[in-house]
Amino acid sequence: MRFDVVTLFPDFVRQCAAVGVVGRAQQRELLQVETWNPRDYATDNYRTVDGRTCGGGPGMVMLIDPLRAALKAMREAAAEPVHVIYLSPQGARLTQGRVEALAKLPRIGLLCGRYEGVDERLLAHEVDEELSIGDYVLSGGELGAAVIIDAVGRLQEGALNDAQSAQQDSFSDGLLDCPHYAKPVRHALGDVPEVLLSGDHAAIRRWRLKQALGRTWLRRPDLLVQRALDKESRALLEEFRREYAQSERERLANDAAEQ
Ligand code: 4GX
Repeated sequence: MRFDVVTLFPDFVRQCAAVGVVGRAQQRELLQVETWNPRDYATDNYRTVDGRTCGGGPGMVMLIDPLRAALKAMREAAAEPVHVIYLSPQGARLTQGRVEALAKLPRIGLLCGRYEGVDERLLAHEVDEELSIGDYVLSGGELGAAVIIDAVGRLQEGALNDAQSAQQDSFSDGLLDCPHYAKPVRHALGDVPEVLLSGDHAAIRRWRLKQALGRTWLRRPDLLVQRALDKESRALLEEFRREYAQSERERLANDAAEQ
């Protein structure tokens, strides 16, 4: 798959995509990242890409024409239609479900705004989808674009090895991930849970599922509301809650005894 990023900071986006799993996917030609700088498409001597906000007030808006010319060049360099995404806090929240759907597209354009944003008329005519990476304000869309390239890029066939398999990701089944441990088994900071050393693969699978369910219940209950649990999961979550309630009672009793 190919990403085409329209940005005033092409080096930054390229460097974000050059490391780790996604950098390797580019080397293996599973993934291509190209950049288009609107400044290269400005026609005046100053290479102007921004203008004063109509209606007054502080701040600048990215001009239609340099962006439109950059997008035109980008689309003309494509055999297939390009699905163009604009990154902004006004967009729909990016989720793993959306990431998985985007991973099936052959070509994605990412439009990165700076200043107060992009002229609304350009967005209306050129953008297929507006996405937000979270409820906070960045100084530009580039980090959002890098997030999409990373999350989508790592799902390309062959990008992950077996050990990194996306099947085991948190969210791949709508739950948070279970805890992970490595040797040493005994350590001053604590011991590895006994079941993980038992070699009983069925018991280990159940323990991991129970931890994933329990942590999701504790930390992101909103994720459980959206999801119907099967019979085994309901039983494991019930077990987790009982154990959790018991450990809370013990903790409170200990605190009281120390008073
Ligand atoms: N998830 N930003 C876009 C420019 C802007 C300003 C005002 C529209 C209106 C962001 C996010 C994000 C900062 C990118 C503002 N666009 N992008 N930029 N949150 O905060 O994706």
